Amino acid sequence: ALARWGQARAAARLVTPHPAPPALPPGAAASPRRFWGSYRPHIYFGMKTRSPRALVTGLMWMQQREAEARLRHTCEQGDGLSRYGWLQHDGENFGVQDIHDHGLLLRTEFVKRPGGEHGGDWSWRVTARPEGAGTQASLISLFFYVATDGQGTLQPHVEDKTRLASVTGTTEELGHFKISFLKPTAESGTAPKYASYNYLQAVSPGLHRLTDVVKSSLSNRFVFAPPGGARQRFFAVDTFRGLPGTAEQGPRSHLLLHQVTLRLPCRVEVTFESGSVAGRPGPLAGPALTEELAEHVAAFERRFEETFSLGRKGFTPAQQRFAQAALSNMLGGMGYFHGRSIVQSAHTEQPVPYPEGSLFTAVPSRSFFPRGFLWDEGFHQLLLARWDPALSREVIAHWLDLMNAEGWIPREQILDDEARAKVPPEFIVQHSENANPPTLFLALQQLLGAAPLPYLQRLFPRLRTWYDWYNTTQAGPLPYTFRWRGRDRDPELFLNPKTLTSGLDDYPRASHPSADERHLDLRCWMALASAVMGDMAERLGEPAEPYRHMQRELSDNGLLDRLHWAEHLGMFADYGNHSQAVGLEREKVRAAPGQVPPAPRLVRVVRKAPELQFVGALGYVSLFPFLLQLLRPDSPRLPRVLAALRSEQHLWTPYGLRSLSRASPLYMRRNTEHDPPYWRGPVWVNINYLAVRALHHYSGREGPHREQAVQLYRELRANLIANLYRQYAASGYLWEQYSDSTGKGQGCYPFTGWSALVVLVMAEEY
Ligand code: 6A9
Repeated sequence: ALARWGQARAAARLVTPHPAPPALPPGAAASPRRFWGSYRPHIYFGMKTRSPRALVTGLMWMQQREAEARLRHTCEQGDGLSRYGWLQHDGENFGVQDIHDHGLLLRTEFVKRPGGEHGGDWSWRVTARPEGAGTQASLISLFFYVATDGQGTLQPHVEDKTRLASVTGTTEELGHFKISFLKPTAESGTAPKYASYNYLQAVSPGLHRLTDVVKSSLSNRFVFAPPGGARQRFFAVDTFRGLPGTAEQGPRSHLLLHQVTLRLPCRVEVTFESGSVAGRPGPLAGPALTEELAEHVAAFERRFEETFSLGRKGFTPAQQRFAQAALSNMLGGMGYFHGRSIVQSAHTEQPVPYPEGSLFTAVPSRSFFPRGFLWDEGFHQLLLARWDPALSREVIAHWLDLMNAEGWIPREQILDDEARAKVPPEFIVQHSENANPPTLFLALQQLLGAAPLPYLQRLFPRLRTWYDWYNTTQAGPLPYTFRWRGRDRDPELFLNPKTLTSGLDDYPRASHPSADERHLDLRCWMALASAVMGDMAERLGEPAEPYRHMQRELSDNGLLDRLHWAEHLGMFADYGNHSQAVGLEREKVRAAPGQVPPAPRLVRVVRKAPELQFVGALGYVSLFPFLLQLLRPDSPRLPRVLAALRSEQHLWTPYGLRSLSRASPLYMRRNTEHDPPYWRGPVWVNINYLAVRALHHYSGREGPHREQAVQLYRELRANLIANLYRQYAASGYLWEQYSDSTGKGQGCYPFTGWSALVVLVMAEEY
């Protein structure tokens, strides 16, 4: 009975929020400055409020071609757009985005105008023009919508039977508001333009079904018939008849949608006016909007140069635009999510819902991973903290407020139905044994100096629990060692069981997971965490000695040597139960008599029994004592590390450092037949950023390897910048990772998470 009681208590703690007062002060999310924003990164263009049950607005479009009519809404790689993304975005008041969609160029712009008590006004401008040959004057539909998410009311105001001219409404936090869909004009914004209008009023079980609601309402019975012009049939929203199979769910969202159909080129503006703004000088549209946009562009460019000095450093205008786009896409990729993760621990039989929470965060990729990832976020904030430290502080506070009573923060934040709609079921549940690198400490290290004391005070109790959580749950077999929990369970099925928690997924570790493992990267992360905790405690007048003690032990170069230096391999390494002689082979399958044999699987064969030893896998993990600057500048290991880094047989490529040595037996090897190499060769920008930063550090320290560090710093920095710029110019995107043999972007796109750290490399901000 006692055991069962213990079990129940532990299960309860899994879903009990951390008891400290929230790191984010009450009401902060609803503060007017950042209440409205482009916080829907998974759609091409839209805005919402930072509210648990937000009002959302968005754009869909469709090129009305005879052969195919495709509705665009959520960012999908399958749409095959040649490029899209923010050219400029200041993270708060303004953004400009270009979307290139098969012969169509859409420019989407927004401007916010502060005022009143509920986030002020904003305006949109969408300009559409043909691009390339053979697309002149083709017919396009723009769909502007507004939808509620569980609260609020909307009233349509319809003119001439089919034109939704405006929507008025209220929500809890917005009070009264009015959204106006202005009449379209020619591209330059003056001459009115002929258009057909349709509108839709519908309900949806949630925001995740909005595309389906609109698609299911489309009919091509409509005819575009300009006076004296050619007639053309087109698709438009018709009557909404409900979504199949959703009747019993009840509507959570009310949708009002304005469709305008017209010939290219054209321009349409939308204004949002808050009821609490008094004495508005006039609508923020037409010439007034043009003027404010121009002011924002000029201010953005000034601030960008003041922050990153790329002009002063001699980058060309095209390179500067590239860097502006990289930063802008990280800012424009910020989202606000609200809901519950689905979690599980050793003490729960079934996955259970985590407490409800909100997350304001950047995302790795708008198309593929439009949600928060814990260790990605620490890297994101290295860039954002330079642009807007207050914004970064808010993001970090949001993340820490997702901590449970144990000190755990779920690694991947899949909070609402919109997020869940993008994730295969097997990846949804988050396990509370699982960590992820505590990179928020990287960002905090940078923010610490200028952060207001009350902010640090609110963070500290949570950080303390977080830090203790790593020390207790991820402890290694010996004092001052660490071990990632949650490696793949079924080692027979993988060439090398993965360690998703480390963030380096399939990077080779001990072939046979066991409690004897010591993981070098985690140990180095904890050295960093200890140092930042120590600094923070000192600033707050809290006892710092326990953190300083850990910091000393974890950065003691002698102890590091004893635990992780593999002399015969000539590198720092993990330690564990390991066999280097493993391979994947086709399973021999015997068919039952008279039956077709099942398809053979690849299974692992171990040709030499594993034994406790250092793990030979030269690559990013081996570099960690250097990456996190734990090696002393006069360390006798430093020249060995630098040699491996500079060797083309090992890690050096013209495009940056590859993740795993070319000489490593698992270099570019698949893990299973369905699982291609990921962190086994390609160039990843987050680790390259740390490498450039470390080289910069060692270039500035007296020591026998200083000159070499200076040289390597210049080369690696130049290689990274040149390749990312080249790939962006050629493909239109920043990518998740880059091929170590050709430099080509690969994996998902656009990926303006940590790949955008190239801006800091250009700026030499470390
Ligand atoms: C899969 C597929 C529509 C993998 O950038 C986020 C993470 C990193 O934290 C990690 O270090 N990425 C890296 O190894 C992407 C992980 C995506 C997992 C979800 C679902 C969705 O298909």
